[in-house]
Amino acid sequence: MTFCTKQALAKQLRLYFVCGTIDAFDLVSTVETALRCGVTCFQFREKGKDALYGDEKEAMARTLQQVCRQAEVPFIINDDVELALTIDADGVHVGQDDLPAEWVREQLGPDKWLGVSVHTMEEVRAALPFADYVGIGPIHETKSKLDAGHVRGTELIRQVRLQYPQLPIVGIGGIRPEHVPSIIHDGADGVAVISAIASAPDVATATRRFACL
Ligand code: 3NM
Repeated sequence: MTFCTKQALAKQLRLYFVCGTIDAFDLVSTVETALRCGVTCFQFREKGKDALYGDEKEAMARTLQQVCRQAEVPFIINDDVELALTIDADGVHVGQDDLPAEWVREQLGPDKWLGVSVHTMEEVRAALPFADYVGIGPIHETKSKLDAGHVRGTELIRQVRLQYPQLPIVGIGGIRPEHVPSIIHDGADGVAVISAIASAPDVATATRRFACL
């Protein structure tokens, strides 16, 4: 997916669903349902001790990519540039402990999306030359990422928005539907969510609660 402006990208980040096999009871059907109910971007984040590897991971990625293509929603892969290039995913997302953003950008070329998780203004500045968007968190307490660090609220989102009015920003970490209005108000273009959608007893209803905000 070659996309156009920062503005268009920011819009596409409005409801960013992030998920891997350990996060959902049935990953493919969870993603299908979430896409049908209003998710605007999807990230395949396959981490943890029972994560898929190799051919199995690639097969799952291809299935999810197809589901995203049908829904015309960008398909982003977490921290696996080789897989993203092999299957021609729409982009890659990396954290600070993952592959360096500069190297990832070199591998991806200019047309694929690169998202970088940041926790300080310094990390934002370092990511800026290479990133299409930044993820800022954890906004609230999260059980989905054990090393997410301390809860930060939206302070960094506010600072980044002031200094970089055009930079697409997504908030992440423990986000429930009732948190969304203040996160957007403080400057984020969207929210990234794992458990509030993936672990919901009713994925469709949970997604719609986010999507209607
Ligand atoms: N990154 P949930 S928090 C993947 O702060 C991830 O950078 C974070 O999952 C960060 O919506 C997080 O279940 C987990 O809290 C988000």
